[in-house]
Amino acid sequence: MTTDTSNNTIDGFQLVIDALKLNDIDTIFGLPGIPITDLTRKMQANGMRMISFRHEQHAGNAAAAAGFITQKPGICLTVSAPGFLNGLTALSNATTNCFPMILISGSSEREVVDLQQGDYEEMDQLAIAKPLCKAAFRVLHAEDIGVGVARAIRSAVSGRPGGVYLDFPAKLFSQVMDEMEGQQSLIKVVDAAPRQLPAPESVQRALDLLKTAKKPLILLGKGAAYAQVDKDIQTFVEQSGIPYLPMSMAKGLLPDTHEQCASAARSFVLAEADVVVLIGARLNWLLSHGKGKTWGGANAASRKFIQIDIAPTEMDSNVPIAAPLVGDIGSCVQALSAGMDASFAKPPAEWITEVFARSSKNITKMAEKLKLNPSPMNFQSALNVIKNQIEARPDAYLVNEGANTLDFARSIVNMFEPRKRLDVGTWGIMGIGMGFAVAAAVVTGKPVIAVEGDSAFGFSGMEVETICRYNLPVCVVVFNNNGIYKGVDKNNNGSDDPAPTVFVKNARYEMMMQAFGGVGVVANTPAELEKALTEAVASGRPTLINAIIDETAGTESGRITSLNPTSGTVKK
Ligand code: ADP
Ligand code: TPW
Ligand code: MG
Repeated sequence: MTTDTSNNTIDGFQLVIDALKLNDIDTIFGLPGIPITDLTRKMQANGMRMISFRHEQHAGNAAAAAGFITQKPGICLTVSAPGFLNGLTALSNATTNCFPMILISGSSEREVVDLQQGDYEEMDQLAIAKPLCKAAFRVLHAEDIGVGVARAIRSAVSGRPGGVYLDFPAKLFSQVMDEMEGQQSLIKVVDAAPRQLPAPESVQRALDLLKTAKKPLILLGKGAAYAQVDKDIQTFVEQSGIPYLPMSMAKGLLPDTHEQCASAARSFVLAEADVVVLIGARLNWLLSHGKGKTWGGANAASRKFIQIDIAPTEMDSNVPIAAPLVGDIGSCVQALSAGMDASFAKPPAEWITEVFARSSKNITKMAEKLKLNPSPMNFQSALNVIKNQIEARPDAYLVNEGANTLDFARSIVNMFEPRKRLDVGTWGIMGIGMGFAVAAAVVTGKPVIAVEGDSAFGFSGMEVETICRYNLPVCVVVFNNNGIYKGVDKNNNGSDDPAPTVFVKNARYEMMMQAFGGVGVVANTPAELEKALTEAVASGRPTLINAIIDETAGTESGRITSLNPTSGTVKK
């Protein structure tokens, strides 16, 4: 092969940077150290935003959330072995949630690792990452950096999105090659996530089934939110007139106050529906696997599912799918809308009336609880303040984790815009809080309100320093009930040790933010919480509000108490 050569050379550092920039990747979440310290400096010097964290797990969570919000793979950059392992939890969580991210880790030299000779931070990272992510690649030669980055990007965002691991051994960064050849080796990925059209006969099968429905229901999942086809989904929902339920992170895809939203009648519609259209939502534990008591009711035996998903193997994973619609959500939903001709009737009025009656009754009941002003605050009275703030600032992001803090917030706080709610996702994982909050603030510049159980906050609390360092518009509200689920458990063995679920009483979480120059406030009442939250959102200053919640108010595991194993045959 003859190539024009210049006298200039380019090294591995610069090729990595140029490969990412060529693909419009401009923000990196990471933590420096051997062998990537200079890479972080050079990235910053090359105009990339380098957000440096205190622990890699949170950098990884930030990358995952950035991927969900933007559809571009979020990048997390770590050192070898321990840094890599710290990032791996986030990579695995991203894959589980179908969020596109790339974990890039430096690694030690192959020769030493493969002979297990004990290098500095030695670990066979590629082998360890493989079963925990969608794809994993290693680049050994500078001229392959372009291919490695392109494959990582395409793997992360095409088909079902997920996490990708990219291994860069230390020696790669100092390799040099001819500059022009180097530039020519880089790849700009074209059409990274191509549309995938559903087969016409699959569309017809789904429409034929939908026409038979007496009690149809649409379920919107976070895949539908991720797809960024908000208008198409709105058109399909409104044109069909079918009640819909948003899964947690699909809240706001249509405003939660939409007249077809059946959230407040959730148990009723799941039990009663006869034809269910799943759009970017899996029938996993979050939907009781599509069977059992939740899905009981008169139509249990005859209920039929239509499922829209880009992953063909998702079909029949829990119950039979009568009409699988494999393709990208935009194309599938457009095809359904186009096929709903004049012969397509709206759902029977009795069904709509009944769903609406149930919803309004439950909304009225909830409104009464929200009005109460107990002292100390309970979850409802504190969350009413958050609810009002999101109503006033629907553009703000809501990050949410905890048990009771999560479950109550999900049902009380209405969302009005797509992709604004970021939470514990498919695993129900604690620790996403500060990483997700940093990502939302960094990639959008919008205000972020992170509603955190006191336990949940502890998993990523040190990142308040990161929030202060980058001066991000994040307001953390810690729902402080002195423990996991509640603060009142007692040690049952007579020693001085506290019970496993309780924390130091009256902890001063607000001082953690003050320690780094941010605003810290204690809120004992809804009025105090409202004042502090409104100021925080208006000013954009890093703020932590320590919201004191009745330590007796929560329940074990929030709404999923029943998933706790029982001892022997004894039922709880
Ligand atoms: P939820 O937890 O909200 O119910 P899940 O994470 O279980 O949502 O489901 C998301 C689903 O969406 C996954 O099965 C994934 O394959 C699918 N998905 C993601 N993006 C797209 C897309 N653009 N088109 C079609 N399906 C998608
Ligand atoms: C990585 C188990 C689920 S919820 C929770 C834990 C530890 C904390 C609940 O207490 P919190 O909320 O946040 O104070 P509240 O309002 O009920 O008091 N480790 C990981 N993930 C999970 N899910 C757990 C442990 C868990
Ligand atoms: Mg708690």
